[in-house]
Amino acid sequence: MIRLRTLLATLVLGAVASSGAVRAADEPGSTRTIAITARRFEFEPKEIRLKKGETVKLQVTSADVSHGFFQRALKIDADLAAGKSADVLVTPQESGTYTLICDHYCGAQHGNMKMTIVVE
Ligand SMILES: [Cu+2]
Repeated sequence: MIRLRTLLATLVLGAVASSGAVRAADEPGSTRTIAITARRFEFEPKEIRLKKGETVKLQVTSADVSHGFFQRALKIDADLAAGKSADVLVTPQESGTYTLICDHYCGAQHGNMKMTIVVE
C-alpha cells in the first residue's frame, strides 16, 4: 500500500530549487545634461565642450520667441517653440569646432545668433 503522505514528501524533496544567481538590472548610463538658453539674439552659454563619442543631452529652452537649433555635421536640428524646452541628444563622431545657428528668423540680429560646440 502506498501511503499518500510519503509520496507527497518524496515529490517535494525531489523538487530542488535551482539556485541561479539573480542578475542585478543594469544601471542606466547617466547621460550628462547641458542646459542651454536661447533668446534674441544669443545662446547661453556661447560655447560648450563635448567629448568625441560621448552622448550628451542638450536641454535647450527658448526664453522668448521661437528659435531654431541647428548644426548639420552634428545632426542637430531642433525647433524651439516660444518659451518651451526641447531635449536634443548628440553623440559627436569627429573632433573639431562647430558653429551652431538659429535657423528660424527671430528678428533683426537673427544672423548673429550662434554658438560654438568644441568636440575634443
Ligand atoms: Cu533665433
